[in-house]
Amino acid sequence: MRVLPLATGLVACGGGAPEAEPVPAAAAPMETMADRSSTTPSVSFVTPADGATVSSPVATEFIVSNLNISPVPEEVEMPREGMGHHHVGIDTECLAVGEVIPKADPWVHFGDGSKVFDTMLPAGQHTLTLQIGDDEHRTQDGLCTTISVTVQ
Ligand SMILES: [Cu+2]
Repeated sequence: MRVLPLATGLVACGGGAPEAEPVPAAAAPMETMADRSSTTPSVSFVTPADGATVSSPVATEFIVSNLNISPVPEEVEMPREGMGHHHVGIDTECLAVGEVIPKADPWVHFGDGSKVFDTMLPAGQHTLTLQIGDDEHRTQDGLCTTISVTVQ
């Protein structure tokens, strides 16, 4: 019988699962349902699902990972790092990174930090774009998603 190697604690079971990177508590805000294998910030619609058929008013809900959603302070000297708020663009695409999201149609700002939005839409196919902006309403790299829905 062979002598076991010293590092018997590290059992290598052939083709085991990839190691999960632990996410530091500070980087995982409570409101997120974070993908714990990643620290890359992301944003998505909880509802509606991409391609869904919905009725008007259309109920939407947003969620982020690895990012803090926070109301915009009354006075902004410098946009806060790692903080943002949601914006929905109706029948429009993601803006370029670093652009200031217009406070005008077709964009709606959620500067109060809210994560839900009900909107009246005419029947037919529509594009909904969810875009994060910082305290200066500036778009952030990778923090935009677009879905399409059909309103009955
Ligand atoms: Cu904004």
